Amino acid sequence: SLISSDRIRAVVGLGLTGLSTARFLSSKGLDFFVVDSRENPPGLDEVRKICPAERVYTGSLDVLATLGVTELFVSPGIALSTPVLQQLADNGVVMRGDIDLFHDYANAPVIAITGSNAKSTVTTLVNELLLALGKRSVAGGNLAPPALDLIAEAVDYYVLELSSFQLETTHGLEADVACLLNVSEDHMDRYDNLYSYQRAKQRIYRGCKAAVCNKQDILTAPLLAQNTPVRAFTKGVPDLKEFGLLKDSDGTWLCRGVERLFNAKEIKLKGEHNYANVLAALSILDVLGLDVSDHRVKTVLSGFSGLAHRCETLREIAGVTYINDSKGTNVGATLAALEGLGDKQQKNIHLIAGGLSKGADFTPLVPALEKFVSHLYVFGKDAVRILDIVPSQTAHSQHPDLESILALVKRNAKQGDVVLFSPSCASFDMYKSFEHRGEHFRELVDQL
Ligand code: UMA
Ligand code: ADP
Repeated sequence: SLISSDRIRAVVGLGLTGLSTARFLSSKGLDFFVVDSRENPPGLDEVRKICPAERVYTGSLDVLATLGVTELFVSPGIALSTPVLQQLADNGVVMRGDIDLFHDYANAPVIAITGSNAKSTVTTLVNELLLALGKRSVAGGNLAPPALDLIAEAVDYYVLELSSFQLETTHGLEADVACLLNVSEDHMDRYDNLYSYQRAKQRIYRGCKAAVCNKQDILTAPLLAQNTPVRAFTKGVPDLKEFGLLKDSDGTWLCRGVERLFNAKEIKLKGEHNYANVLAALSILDVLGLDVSDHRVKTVLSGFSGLAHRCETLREIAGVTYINDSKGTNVGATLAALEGLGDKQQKNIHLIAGGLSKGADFTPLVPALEKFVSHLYVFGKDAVRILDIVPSQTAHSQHPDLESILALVKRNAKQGDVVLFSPSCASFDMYKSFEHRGEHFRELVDQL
């Protein structure tokens, strides 16, 4: 269903997504308006080169009600509940997104990956595995570059990381493999509750040809026709055809059913949450009919050290290991880091957290704080919301900034301890992005 020329379209938002959508429509010779609520949105100069000035509106979205539009391409950063969008939707205007347009034009199989956490890690790993297997694969989506920038003539696979915001405006994805990794609370400033957020995530499965889900997370279970192939992965012992972990005297094995594929020692990523990520990637290859026991798969797994800012080991200083998990922007990510890296016997983690909570409930952290954390250091706008839930026996302190935290960490941490920077919060109260925040942490650790 290629887009017809009798619609009156507007691109809503001029960030990375809006700009890529405008470029794409323009390359197809289609007319469109562009609207952004900001006076000076990031893509303004560039869009002026491809769109006549009288079709570009900035400063408010309300003008949309006066343009006679019939179809909108709404950027993920804009809530569909924005009043003018709601009003237009009620009047029959179609709300689409860049991924919908991508679907109309993609000319190779699509692997779509979502989840509250681990999307970028699994997307990147799947892409690396496909490349190693000699496939022409490209990756993008929520993990930039935007999906429409990937569309090319000679591609064997598209690997897309999709956010719940992107999925809300996606109507027909029909992915060749759709994967929902996990669902835990995030973006509660945009959703009424966990279930409306889950509903957005579940849209990844619409019309898919095969699915991959997490056996230990019921919220990821797909409702699909019986004959749709599904692979499940688990951190537990797998059933036949599932991917999971087996433990014996040789340590932990990554398995397909009873078949031992790799020993965890052969895999560079560390922590059980990361083994789950590898199992998810293997499940995707398997359901595509690719051979997971190919020696090139092992080569990739023994070399892939993960992405920066995701449980990234920075340095060891006097026996203390410093880990940057600045991408830990929700409770689920910090829980995974604590459970993946923590040691109940040692209880040796110094956890640094805080920032913008996005309306999160921090109570699920309590058992892990009790089990693994010797001292909790909090900072940022919603620091007190974390302090509200700290168990009384966990030592804790509140700080104005990371500098002050590291000064105290340096005095407190002893040989064998782990300093984990996993904020459980977004960064925008004090930083431009999670990368900016992680770089700051890295600089401070470098100075120790
Ligand atoms: N904005 C306005 N007015 C507008 C349009 C946008 O104020 O008219 C604001 C939004 O509220 C938001 C910011 O501008 O704060 C950016 O919004 P956008 O939709 O223009 O964002 P893009 O630059 O297009 O980037 C988006 C994704 N951003 C969001 O979903 C907020 C990027 O994911 C993604 O890489 C990019 O598309 C390419 O596909 C970022 C992200 O934070 C990394 N994603 C969230 C996450 O991972 O948790 C979902
Ligand atoms: P996303 O793209 O979904 O944000 P990333 O791969 O960037 O995912 O990782 C985001 C955060 O989630 C990081 O803090 C990372 O350590 C954590 N994480 C990685 N794997 C898992 C997992 N299997 N479950 C929960 N959290 C995870």
